Amino acid sequence: MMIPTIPTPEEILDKGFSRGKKQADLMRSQKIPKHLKGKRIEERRVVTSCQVIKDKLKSIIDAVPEIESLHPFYQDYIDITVGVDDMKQALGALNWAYGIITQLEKEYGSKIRKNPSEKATAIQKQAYGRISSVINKIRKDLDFLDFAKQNLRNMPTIDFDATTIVIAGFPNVGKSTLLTQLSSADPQVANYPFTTKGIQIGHTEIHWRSIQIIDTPGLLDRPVLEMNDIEMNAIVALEHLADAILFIFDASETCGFHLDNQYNLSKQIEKVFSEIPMYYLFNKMDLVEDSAYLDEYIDDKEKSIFISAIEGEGVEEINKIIRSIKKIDRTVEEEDDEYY
Ligand SMILES: Nc1nc2c(ncn2[C@@H]2O[C@H](COP(=O)(O)OP(=O)(O)OP(=O)(O)O)[C@@H](O)[C@H]2O)c(=O)[nH]1
Ligand SMILES: [Mg+2]
Repeated sequence: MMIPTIPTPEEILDKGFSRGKKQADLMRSQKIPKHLKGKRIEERRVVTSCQVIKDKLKSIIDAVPEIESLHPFYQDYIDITVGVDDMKQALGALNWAYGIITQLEKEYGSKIRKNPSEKATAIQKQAYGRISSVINKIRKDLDFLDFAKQNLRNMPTIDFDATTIVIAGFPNVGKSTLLTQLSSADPQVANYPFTTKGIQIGHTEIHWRSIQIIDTPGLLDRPVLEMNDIEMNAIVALEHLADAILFIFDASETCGFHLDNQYNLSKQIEKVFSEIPMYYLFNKMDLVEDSAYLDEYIDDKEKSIFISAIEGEGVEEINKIIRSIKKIDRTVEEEDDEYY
């Protein structure tokens, strides 16, 4: 998301007022009847300042895309990352300031014209006071947009036409390791939970079809309502993007989480996203000597595979699954979403 550089109120006012001064100074050498000259100069100063400030506000307003027009995934992503309501409020405040400055421009331009030249400077000062107070009122909104710019800088670029596979599971089970095996992506891998904090995307092509593989932050087996913002990134990717889910178990439990909990999470996801085909990948099998204890966690043998992401064991079979995945048409479903 391209949010332009956001100026501070001081920067906006400086720019406006210095351009106003420049334009006013240019008029001093012009031949204007003495009784009109002071008025003309100050009118030019106020109008120029207002216009420069308005241009600045408008360039920000226009550069930020309308949130409602974005794909539902991006809307949710922005909401989780910075808050859609706060974003709308900040943009609304900039619009408000734009409107008030337009009024002040007219009001003070005409006031200067109607009064004698001796009063022009005093009226101009009054105008500058009001302009400053309007721009200072949107300080927190400018601050917020700057915060949004920083935080949305890494917003993932999604290919909405590609078939999309989402890797999900508990923290530390090997999701990012698997992504490196399935695509050219190079996500961070580490031996602690919640290494992955956002969405990582890898791309690959199978039989000339673009495939997008999304690595998500680890999830715990708790209700969606209790999930934190990092976990919510995984949920929105599942909700809006997944044509299939690769659910990773750490069969060795060296991730620090019991298989019972991992199994619970798999069941929850299965229930919430029942229309999305799901595959169960039991990872870190290189650490497992006897796999008999895994039987109780396997409900669908056809859809369960033993793998070792670190050794590339099982990648062939996963690619075979990926080849068979069909794109889910979400257009209908997402229109429905609006009603609740
Ligand atoms: N022995 C073994 N270790 C693995 C395997 N796959 C991943 N690991 C290790 O498990 C740890 C976690 O791997 P990641 O790929 O970062 O796991 P993740 O699921 O992405 O973790 P989060 O992003 O924190 O949720 C790392 O130390 C990996 O090297 C595997 O097949 N076998
Ligand atoms: Mg990871």
